Amino acid sequence: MRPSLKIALAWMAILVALTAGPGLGRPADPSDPQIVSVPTAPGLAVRLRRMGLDPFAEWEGQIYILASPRGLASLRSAGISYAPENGRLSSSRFAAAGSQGGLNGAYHSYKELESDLFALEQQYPALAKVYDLGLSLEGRHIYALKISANPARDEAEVLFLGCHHAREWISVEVPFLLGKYLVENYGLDSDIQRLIDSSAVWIIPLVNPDGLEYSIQTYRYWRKNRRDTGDGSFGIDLNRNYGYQWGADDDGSSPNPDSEVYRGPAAFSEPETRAVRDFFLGRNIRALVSYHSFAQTIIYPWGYTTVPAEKDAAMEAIAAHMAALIQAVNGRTYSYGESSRDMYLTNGDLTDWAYGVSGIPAYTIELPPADEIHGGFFNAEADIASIFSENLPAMLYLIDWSIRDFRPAPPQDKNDPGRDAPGRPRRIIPSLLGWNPRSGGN
Ligand code: 0X9
Ligand code: ZN
Repeated sequence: MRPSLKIALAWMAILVALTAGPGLGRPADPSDPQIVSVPTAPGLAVRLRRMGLDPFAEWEGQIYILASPRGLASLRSAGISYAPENGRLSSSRFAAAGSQGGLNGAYHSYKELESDLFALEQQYPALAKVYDLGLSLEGRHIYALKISANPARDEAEVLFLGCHHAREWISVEVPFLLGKYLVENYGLDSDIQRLIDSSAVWIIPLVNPDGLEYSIQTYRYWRKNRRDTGDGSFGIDLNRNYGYQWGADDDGSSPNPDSEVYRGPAAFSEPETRAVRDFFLGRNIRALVSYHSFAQTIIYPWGYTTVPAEKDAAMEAIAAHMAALIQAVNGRTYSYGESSRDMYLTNGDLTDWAYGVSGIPAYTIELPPADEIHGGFFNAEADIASIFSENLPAMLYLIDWSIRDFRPAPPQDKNDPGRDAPGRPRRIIPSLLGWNPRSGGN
């Protein structure tokens, strides 16, 4: 899909969802952003961006902006008249989403996830361990689930993450369900047993627990974390806060705290991104997928530039294979390509950082639906299982890919020259930060 069309449709989803209102919790805070539109004019989008605003879509002669009260004030003082768009469209489409059982229905809240992760550990102690990677800003744990049959051995490690963005609830479920599937099927399926006998699968299903809780309890459309930026606005976009080409320009992220893509005051300013960073640097991860929604696409670095990455062809080949495996399950098509060209520019996202510092294939998978017409961020509870099952073969393929040609590291002696030997794409840093004392060491 053309990026402009994708953005337009995504933006229409925002219009409709805001029209639906917070719906699932109490009324939105007056400081939450509002949708307004201004008539398109040459150069206006660039001008708006320079004013720190987010002109996310141009559609039928209008530019749509998600603006905080301060953003609206700067529009007024620049003499740009705008029309409110909240409430313009019917909200009936999302009535069903609002009436799901409980606030979050079948989707995990932070507490539900915590209890389900520890339940897996308890039920499958030989295969599953929960680790605590650190605390979020509001003091919630950022958990990693490790699935391995040989925890004492050096194994190929693969990482699946979810929920950098609070409103993308399906992105918690897909990696969590992978962990559940692996432990439940280890004893039943010789393919799963082979994979888990030779790998360590790491799952961090909820990178942004504070944001998720805010999205469930208060404002369904919340995206960022809950940092009080001190100037009346809240939140840093965690997927703009990683330290590779952080803040390279103001197109791929914003310096403006009001913005939905605010990158924060410095790279890794946020405890959530630091937790992922320190975890990653303490491991020897060979491939990763960061789940988001929505778009049905598999994208890989670079995000900060349209210049192809050195390993573009290799990353594309893996992405093509994953897309084919996904399509074979339910027939849903996932496009694939370099992030910046397939979607839009970003700087400071996880995958650019992971690839930039370690050279591993690092994917963002934007889960279904493909567009707003099919529900945008509001996947029906009934679709969770099919979205997971269509992604499962691609996840298993990536695990399999990671164990091919893997050679265990020689003993971890700091003077051992073997640690950077071929087959060991990056060094091992033995110190593991912040492990949960409940679960012991590695
Ligand atoms: O903007 C993001 O962080 C991701 N999309 S989302 O709609 N889930 O917010 C995409 C990040 C991948 N990078 C690029 N597209 N460059
Ligand atoms: Zn996202």
